[in-house]
Amino acid sequence: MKALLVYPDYPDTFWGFRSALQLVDKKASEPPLGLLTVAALLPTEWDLKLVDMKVKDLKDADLADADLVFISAMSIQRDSVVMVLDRCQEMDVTTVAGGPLFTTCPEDFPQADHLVLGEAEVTLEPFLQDLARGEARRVYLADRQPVIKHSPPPRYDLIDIHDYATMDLQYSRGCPFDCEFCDITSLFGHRVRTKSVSQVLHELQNIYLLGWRGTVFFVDDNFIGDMARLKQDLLPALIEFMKARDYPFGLSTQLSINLADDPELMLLMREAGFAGVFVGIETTNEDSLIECGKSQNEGRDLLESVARIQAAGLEVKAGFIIGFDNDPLDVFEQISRFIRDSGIVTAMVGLLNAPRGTRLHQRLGKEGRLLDEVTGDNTDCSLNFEPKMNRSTLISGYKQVLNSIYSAGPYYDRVGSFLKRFGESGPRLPLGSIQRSDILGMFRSIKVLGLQGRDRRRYWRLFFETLFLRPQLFSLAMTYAVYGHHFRNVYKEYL
Ligand code: B12
Ligand code: SF4
Repeated sequence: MKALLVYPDYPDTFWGFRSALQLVDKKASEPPLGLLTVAALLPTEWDLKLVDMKVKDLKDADLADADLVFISAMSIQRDSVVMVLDRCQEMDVTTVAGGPLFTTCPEDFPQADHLVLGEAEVTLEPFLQDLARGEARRVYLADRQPVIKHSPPPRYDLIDIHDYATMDLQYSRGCPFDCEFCDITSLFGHRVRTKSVSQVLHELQNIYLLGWRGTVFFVDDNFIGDMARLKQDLLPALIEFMKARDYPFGLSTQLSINLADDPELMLLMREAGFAGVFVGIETTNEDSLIECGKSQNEGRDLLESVARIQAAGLEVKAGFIIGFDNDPLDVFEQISRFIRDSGIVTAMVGLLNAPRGTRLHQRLGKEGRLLDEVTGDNTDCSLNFEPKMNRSTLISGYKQVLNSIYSAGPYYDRVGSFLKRFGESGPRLPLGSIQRSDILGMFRSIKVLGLQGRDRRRYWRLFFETLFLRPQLFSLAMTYAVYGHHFRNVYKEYL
């Protein structure tokens, strides 16, 4: 059987990092880990090919050559998904769709031949058995969440890892919290399910053997969801693994702010090679935190919590949301100030939206305030519900926030103050050897930002200040310069 695995395209958004990827000669930011996992669950005798449409075009010949096309997607890929499904239908190729977009909105894709929903570790096997008997149904629903200790290692060999800026790996699924706007718990549950230490090390070793050196992102919903196990098992083993190989990777992940309460955990993470963490801060307005059920953020000095994580040597990237019912009119100013004062360089500020499968979607439905589907891009100024604040006030305030954090002046200032603070938190661990793409990125950034850019003075100031005062942070500073270029391009109409 010939199976083609397709990861549809997505538009150029904050997360796409297109302008930054061009400078470092990468084609996509991260690999489609869901599809790589699905590939590992397919019969070993099958002939597999993967097309990530961010990396290469999907050709008619690829489709014509396939007996089955497996498609994985998240909401932002909806338009491309429809095009791929239509092409398959025209060419009479059977499609099997799965992943978060189809699991949350299966009824939106009547063109898909088979919808194999939920986690593939549960639903793929029954589908394959029925298929072998010629009796495959249209829809397969998961009746449980699998123990991921039995999940096979993702088939990284199906991609060229060097096409990507970051390599992804997963340790756990699920999150113990229950934020109203988030569909993670409806997709992956509240119970934190982890892989075994040997599984994680095996996957890391696979990436290592394929020649990857650079950033490895643990895609967990909340990496510290099971702190005890992390401290006892995974982190000590990771430290040993990384030390033995002289820290080939710079690790990063997503987690909740209560990391700041545990100095031992922060120390272990840093020793294991973690360089950065993405934290959902969401809002500085206490009533809005209570409204959305972000209990771990309530009643705490968020600025101080961020500073503690940074002081432990971990860079903080963060997500913010504007548009809660309880947001006051000065929320825009509050959030801009917080981002400036905290020195969070990568701040993803989005407008609140209510995806299907969330408690928020249910509540707004009951209140008669739901309008459309989410677009999947929370920075495109769309809102799929009727907000409490006047809509145009909300959108123009939101644009002001983007302007105040991503215009060249405030952005370079924030990078400068962050690097100063970060430099004081002590020497960083080696973060893998310098790659060809790093060097290429630096030369291209010199050309695009240092010679042609409108803000070249700021660029050169950052360049020389870091080179002479904090040389150990030089490559980080250059990465930020490149990110800034991307953010200014993505938000150019607002700046
Ligand atoms: C890494 C990641 C990203 C990466 C990119 C990933 C990539 N390959 O391009 C980045 C950081 C860029 C990203 C960005 C965004 N992301 Co994202 N992301 C994730 C994250 C954290 C991990 C994805 C992953 O690798 N998971 C591990 C694999 C093993 O799980 P999986 O993909 O779900 O696959 C399993 C099943 O779904 C199923 N399956 C998957 N595909 C298929 C296919 C078939 C045929 C079958 C049978 C089964 C199947 O089997 C797999 C094994 O169990 C998930 C959360 C999560 N826990 O998955 C969110 C998630 C996918 N992202 C999400 C969103 C909303 C976004 C953003 C829009 C964020 C935002 N709010 O702005 C942006 C948009 C991207 C863009 N380019 O503009 C949502 C999607 C919701 C939805 N219903 O579609 C998720 C679920 C998180 C969430 N709830 O907020 N994301
Ligand atoms: S902590 Fe993060 S992953 Fe967990 S429910 Fe809240 S937003 Fe979702």
